[in-house]
Amino acid sequence: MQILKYVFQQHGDERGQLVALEEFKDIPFEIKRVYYMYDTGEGIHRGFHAHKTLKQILICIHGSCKVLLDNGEEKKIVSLEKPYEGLYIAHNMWREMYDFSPDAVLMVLASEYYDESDYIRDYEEFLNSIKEEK
Ligand code: T46
Repeated sequence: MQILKYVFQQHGDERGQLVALEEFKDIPFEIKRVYYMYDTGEGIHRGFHAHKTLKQILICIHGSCKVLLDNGEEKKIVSLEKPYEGLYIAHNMWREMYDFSPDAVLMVLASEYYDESDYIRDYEEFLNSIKEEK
């Protein structure tokens, strides 16, 4: 499984760092939605789903967390701990987010508006949808 992690350009000077993200330039899709999660309790796991079409980039802009990616055949764990790194997650990829540091802020840039019908929340259904895609 190929992991696609973007390293964004940092505009640093004596005042600190700044990262700018533009759709189709730094981000390979139109950004239709931004959401973020924080105050995630110790031991909490989130996610446990795949998406039918949604593409996203996950950026832990503060603190750290881990993301487990599962394409139905292989699983990989990716650590997010740099505010200038973004993890690309395409459709048909099961994800779980966990090991959030108490100060973690996980920001997500998404290619589509929120649509519950795009979620695959059942693991067996996810495996079937992968088989159908092949
Ligand atoms: C994903 C991972 C990385 C909305 O109303 N609008 C939104 O745009 C989102 C993302 C969520 N919500 C509501 C739906 C639920 O009542 O917020 C609540 C929590 O959402 P959910 O349980 O889906 O959160 P996670 O952390 O399990 O998953 C989220 C995204 O939903 C998902 O697309 O890939 O983060």
